[in-house]
Amino acid sequence: MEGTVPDDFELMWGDLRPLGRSASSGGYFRQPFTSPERELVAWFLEQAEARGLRVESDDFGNIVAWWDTGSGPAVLTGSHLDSVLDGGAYDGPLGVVSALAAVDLMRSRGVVPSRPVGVSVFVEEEGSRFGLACLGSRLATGATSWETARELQDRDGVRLGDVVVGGSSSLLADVGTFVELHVEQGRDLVDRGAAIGVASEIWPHGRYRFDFTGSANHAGTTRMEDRQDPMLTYAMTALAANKQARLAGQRATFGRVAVEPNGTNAVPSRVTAWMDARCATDAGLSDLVEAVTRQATDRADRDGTTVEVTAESVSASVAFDSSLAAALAADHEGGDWPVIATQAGHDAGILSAAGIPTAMLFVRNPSGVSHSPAEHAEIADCLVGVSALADTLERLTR
Ligand code: HGY
Ligand code: MN
Ligand code: MN
Ligand code: MN
Repeated sequence: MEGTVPDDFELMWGDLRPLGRSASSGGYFRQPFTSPERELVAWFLEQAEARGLRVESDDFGNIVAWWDTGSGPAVLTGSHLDSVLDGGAYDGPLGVVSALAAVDLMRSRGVVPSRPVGVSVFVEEEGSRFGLACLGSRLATGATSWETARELQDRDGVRLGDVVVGGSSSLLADVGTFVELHVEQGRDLVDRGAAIGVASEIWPHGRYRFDFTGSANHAGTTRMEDRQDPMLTYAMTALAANKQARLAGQRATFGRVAVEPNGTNAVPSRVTAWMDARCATDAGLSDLVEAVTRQATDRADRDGTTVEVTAESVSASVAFDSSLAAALAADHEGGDWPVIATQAGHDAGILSAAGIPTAMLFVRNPSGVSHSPAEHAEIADCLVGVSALADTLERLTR
């Protein structure tokens, strides 16, 4: 690999690794920062300053560190630094660290881009605080309006409108192309023996709130046949969703379950749970949700409970710019990189849906596991990723 990735890549990356597992319960919007993101953002700003990059941010906390060179529509690369609760160290940070290292590598090769290059950090990509994934990039692209977003509340009842001043962004005004490098969140590249992959599409996916309502009662004195137990309806619905998804080759996961009152000797009055559903097609997604909703309602009738389902966020399928993907995948030592679909949502999907030509590069994850501390990428593959990203940025800014 001509040129050298900065020899402090491991040190730089090592700096980040422990911090990468940000609890992210705070999210960037908590002012002042109370979660590890504060260190991550401070780290990023230090790295940007050390490279002489001009830092710009918007009202929402999204940041772009600009390499002001050339003119015309900019090429943006980057990812996010927040994570799911107790997540891994690579989902997000790898794309940000690799973008900084790719700038270093291009400079060590003597490359002078004909267009500005930006390294971006979008906030609240996981939606861990306000419940809407890719919130930062949605606000930066207008995919979600500020009028809507400012009413979102976190678990403490804090409104987004209470912690963000302003409510506008012009960060992406002159962006012509976006490239996001991301750790793979599955096993495709492992199974194919490839260090790098290119994204073809993002599966449609959504988050659905299920409110199961029954009647609180005594856990001991109430006969089984006299109960209206929402926990039972919830449990049978989770089972039905799992079976439905398996049969159709789709994905359905229930999480973030709240039980009221959450006692041990009382039948609960209410169970609230969120279903994360993902399918290869938009029609498949609505079919899955309809089938699970129907089975939940049938079960509720049997249990004497009720269920209400609310679609909280639905992201349609995203097909990335195929010519860009094909160009990125072509002619590498050892043949073309595989072009693979991802079932995970990404800021790249939001920018693509906003009309910005977008591509994603994936780095092999030997564990195949993500949203867990077991998430992993070998440094050797990370360095191949940096080189691939630098090649891509060079190609896009000739
Ligand atoms: O949940 C997702 O698909 C992504 O990791 N935000
Ligand atoms: Mn994630
Ligand atoms: Mn991610
Ligand atoms: Mn009692």
